[in-house]
Parts: sequence; C-alpha cells; structure tokens
Amino acid sequence: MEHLILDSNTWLLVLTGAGVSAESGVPTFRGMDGLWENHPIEDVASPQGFVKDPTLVWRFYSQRRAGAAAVHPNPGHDALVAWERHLGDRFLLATQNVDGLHRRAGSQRVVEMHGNLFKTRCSKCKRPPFDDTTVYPNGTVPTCDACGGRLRPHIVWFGEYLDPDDMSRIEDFALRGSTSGGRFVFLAAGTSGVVYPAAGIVDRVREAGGETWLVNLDPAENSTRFEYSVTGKSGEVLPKLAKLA
Ligand code: BJW
Ligand code: ZN
Repeated sequence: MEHLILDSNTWLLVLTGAGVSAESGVPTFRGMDGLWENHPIEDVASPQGFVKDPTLVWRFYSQRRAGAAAVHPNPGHDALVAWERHLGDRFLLATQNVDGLHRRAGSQRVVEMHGNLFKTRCSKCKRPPFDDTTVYPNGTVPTCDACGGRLRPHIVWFGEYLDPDDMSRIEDFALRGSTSGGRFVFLAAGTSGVVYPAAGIVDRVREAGGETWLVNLDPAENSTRFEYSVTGKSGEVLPKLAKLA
C-alpha cells in the first residue's frame, strides 16, 4: 500500500461518507439498497416526503438517533483526529455523515455538510436549530414552541441547498491549500460518490492541481476520478495509510 505523507508542506481536505461509520455499526445508504423499511430514501429524506408523511420521517430519524447514540467512533475516526492534531489549520474534515461520530472521536475542524442528527429546527419560523437528542415515540410530530409549526430534523434533504457557509468553508480551505505553494491533498473515504455537491469536490481539486486519494470498501462510482485508490475498510486502512512527518 502506498503511503500518504503528511508533512509540514501538506494541506489536507478529507471528505467522509457513510462507509466510515459502517464499522461502528451505522448502516450505509446504498447498503440498505437506498431503502428504509421498504421506503425509497428520497421519501424519508426530502421536503416532499416530509409534507406527505411527517410521521414516517420522524420515525426514520428517531430510529437513526437511537442507533447513532448507541454506537462509538472506530479506528478510522481516530486516525483522522491524529492527522488533524499533526496538521492543525492545514487540515479540514468535510463529512456527509450526520451521526456526530467525528466530533465524538475528537475532530474539531469539521464541516457537517448534510446537517446533524442531534439537531432540530422549525420548518416554519426562523428560530435557529437547537440540540435535540429526543427519540420521539412512534406517531409523534413535534411542534415549535415559538410558532406552533412542525419541527423537522436539521438535515440537508434531497433537493435542498447545503448551507452556503459550509460550502464557503470548504471552498476557502481548498483555495488556500492550492495556492499555498505547498502540496494540496484531497482524500475521500467511505463514500459512493453519487450524491452532489460532495461527489464533485474531487473534480474541482484536480482542476486546481491537487493530489486525490480514495479509500473505499469497493471501487466507488467515481474511483476513476482519483489518482490513488485504496480498497479496504476505512477502520483498517486509515490508521495505516499516513506517514506523519
Ligand atoms: C465502506 C465501508 C467501510 C461501506 N470502509 N468504505 C435528481 C433529483 C433530485 C435531486 C438531484 C437529482 N439529480 C441531482 C440531484 C442533486 C442531489 C443528488 O446528488 N442526487 C443524486 C443521487 C443524483 N443532491 C442534492 O439534492 C443536494 N442538494 C442540492 O444539490 O441542492 C441543489 C438542488 C436544489 C434543487 C433541486 C436539485 C438540486 C443535497 C444532498 C443531500 C443528501 N442527503 C442525504 C440524506 C440526508 C442525510 C441523512 O438523513 O443521513 O445524505 S442522501 C444520503 O447520501 C446521505 C449521505 O450523506 C449521502 C451520501 O451517501 P454516502 O455517504 O456516500 O453513503 P453510501 O451508502 O452511498 O456509500 C457508502 C460507501 O462506503 C459505499 O461505496 C461502500 O462500499 C463504502 N463502505 N463500508 C470503507 N467499512
Ligand atoms: Zn417555529
């Protein structure tokens, strides 16, 4: 296996997906064949799905909250913490995962591109998102204390825009890294590379002259778009991949 050298010249942007949490026991999306209890994922993770059946959507997210609260970070998460400690501000972790496991492992420079399972917001008023670990009983749709509107999970659903501040943080980091005069590296781990805009980052990095790495259990949809591709479990590969220099 080739090694990823992380020295004082290196800037590193990491993108993680569901595969990184798989060894902690969190199911991946495409692993469920894109289905949850026989519902296509778009029915439980889209604004249209929420309008049609908010009870179903809250059942899905309550079940996911209970599942994520019961699991623990794995050696893949831990490796990323060690890399961040080594690189400091030359490291950024963009995660598509909403389970909060990166922060629980100790990662600090994290952008949660698709939101957070343990936050809730109002679907009607501008009240800011708030921490919420509640596992709502089946059939419940919680309402807003401020306006009486329906509360919803603080998740970026299909067809919704990602938070522009999150996107700018990633873009600014990539710009600083690729114009630093140093070496800019992008590494994606445990993601099937089908959901945009995350899946497009690799192309932007290549255009900017960055080095690209993929760590995935199977050759992902976009593996040919990466310069280096390592096949294996992230919890086994990541702890051995980097040489901290
Ligand atoms: C391992 C492993 C181990 C396993 N080690 N590896 C047509 C209709 C509607 C929308 C679109 C459309 N065409 C394009 C769009 C845009 C859409 C999109 O990209 N769709 C594609 C599916 C085509 N994107 C969006 O809608 C985004 N918004 C947007 O573009 O706004 C502009 C816009 C506005 C209006 C209209 C259209 C566009 C938002 C995307 C939000 C995604 N949200 C979700 C669900 C909510 C989060 C949640 O509830 O958790 O986020 S979708 C789901 O996929 C989830 C994930 O974060 C995301 C990515 O999945 P990920 O992480 O890659 O997981 P998997 O399961 O796919 O892959 C795991 C991989 O790991 C596999 O390869 C395994 O082999 C591997 N693996 N074990 C290493 N141990
Ligand atoms: Zn409200």
